[in-house]
Amino acid sequence: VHMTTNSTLQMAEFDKEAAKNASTFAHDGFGNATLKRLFKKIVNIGFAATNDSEQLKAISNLEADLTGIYSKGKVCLESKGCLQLEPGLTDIITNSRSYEELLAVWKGWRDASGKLMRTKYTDFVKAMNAAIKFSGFNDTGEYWRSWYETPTFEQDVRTLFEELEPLYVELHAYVRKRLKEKYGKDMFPETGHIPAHLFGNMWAQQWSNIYDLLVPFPGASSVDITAKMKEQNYNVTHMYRVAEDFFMSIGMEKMTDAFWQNSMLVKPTDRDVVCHASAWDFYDENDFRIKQCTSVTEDQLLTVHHEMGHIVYFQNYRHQPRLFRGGANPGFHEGMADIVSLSFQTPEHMKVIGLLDEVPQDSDSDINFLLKMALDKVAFLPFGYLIDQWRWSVFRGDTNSSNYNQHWWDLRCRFQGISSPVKRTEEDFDPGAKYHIPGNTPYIRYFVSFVVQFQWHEALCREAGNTRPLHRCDIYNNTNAGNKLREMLRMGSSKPWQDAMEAITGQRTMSAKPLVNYFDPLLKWLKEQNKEENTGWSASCPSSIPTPSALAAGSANLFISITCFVLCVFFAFFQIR
Ligand code: KAW
Ligand code: ZN
Repeated sequence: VHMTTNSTLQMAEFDKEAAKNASTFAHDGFGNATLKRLFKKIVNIGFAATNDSEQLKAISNLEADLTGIYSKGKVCLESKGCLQLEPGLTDIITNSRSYEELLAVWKGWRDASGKLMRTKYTDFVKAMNAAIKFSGFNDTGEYWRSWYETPTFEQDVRTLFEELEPLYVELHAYVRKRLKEKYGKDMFPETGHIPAHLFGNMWAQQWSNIYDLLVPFPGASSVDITAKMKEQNYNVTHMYRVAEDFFMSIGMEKMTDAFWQNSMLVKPTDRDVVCHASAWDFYDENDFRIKQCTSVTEDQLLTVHHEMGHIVYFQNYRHQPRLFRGGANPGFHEGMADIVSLSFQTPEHMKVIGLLDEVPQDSDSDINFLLKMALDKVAFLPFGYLIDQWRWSVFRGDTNSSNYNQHWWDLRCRFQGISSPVKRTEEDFDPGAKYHIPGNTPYIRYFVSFVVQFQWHEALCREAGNTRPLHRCDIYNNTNAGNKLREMLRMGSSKPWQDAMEAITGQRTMSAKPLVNYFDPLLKWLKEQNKEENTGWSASCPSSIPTPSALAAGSANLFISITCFVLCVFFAFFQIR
């Protein structure tokens, strides 16, 4: 669904009219805090405040063009024909273990998407910044950050990130060690960075798809969920029913009839669509939809739960006035979307739904499980943090079209400790290869989500009377936990997020501690594994990239060694004779 330019303009007219009417009240002095908050939302109309409708038209058209490029992108490979991101390219990135094939897909996708967006994105930034000035913001990033209602927001997320960094650094060092064993250390730059295409994910944002290369204890329990799903003939509808069942088990409502009738759950074959998953509230208290090109994999099963989490939030705040039907802040909506994943993925729960035969009780299996979780939840942190570091810098004007890609890779190298496997220039526009850049969806919400979901998980498990370690807690079937969660959800955005946080956890701040506690046993184990490693990486990107010629040199070395060996054997043979 993309809002047509006409309806964008009409909505802007409506918002302006409403804001004008509301301004005739001295609402700043209202005694009723809720009413005051509602009026503040009526007058806060973002881009619609501009007096130049050409700006709004440009914003709307450019966003449509950019997402159009993203959804039409195709990569043609000699061996496999022409593929789109979902499912074709994603399948290869997930499953291939060939350095060369991964590289072809990684580069191909960036050539087919981001690279074509550069000039349009430059215009897009200009138009948004011009329009948002009418709302009194210096730039679009400042406007986006205002949704968090925290003057120290930038500093707060930095502090959280710094608290979590040591855990990420240990995970990174362990993964690097194992990937060097797999791909050969010649392919890794001296700076300590890991080539970005080896993580089983197009953006190196979550790494659990290469869990098979990294299993700590191969002998202990660990399962291949995708394989199990295929074995049990899972289909798309079943996946949504499994997710619905989880939410209902904690006392949430079932999906509405309109949900099942109107959602787009599989990729249509007759047209290009935006396949990036999303959830939609049509604000009539009944029509809620998911749009997702669902395929039968473990990743997708988690995404199904994620999107349905958004729907459950919609359902719980549907009684609120229209302008309060939103998350307490954007990070809360995403946190709600992911909270179930922490229960759902436990071995205890996998057994309940028949995707695991036996719940292991030994500590080796525990480490296996925690590593798997860390590959999603810890690996993501720097990525979730850096996307909007880049965008805030662009909106602020510190980064412009002459150094878009340079700054992007500076951040990727510095925070994630990964590097591009081929040379990048300002011809490329690698940010555009990630959906949320053309889609113009802010990203810091996911970083916030990954922090707060652990706070909530801890609080809900306490509420549920859980006695197991936090990482083995499953709130399935527990209506006490569900009720607690609902207390927060039903508030929508009618109160500041600190109130919503307090409703669940009893505290009014974000905290990295529950996440750190959750992974504590793994951190100890990782440190032990990394004793002989130089953990970390240099702050800036490697100046030279191990290229195919280095690869050739690698094979040349191998050639020489084999030749020497053969000659030795040959001479030894004659010696003996
Ligand atoms: C992630 C990835 C894998 C597994 C778990 C994960 N949790 C968070 C992520 C990161 C992120 C990503 O893929 O990079 N996840 C998503 O983008 C999921 C899509 C969404 O559900 O967050 C979606 C994004 C979107 C927003 C607006 C238009 C189109 C897409 N958000 C929503 O649909 C949404 C709807 C209403 C309220 C809040 C969010
Ligand atoms: Zn989401």
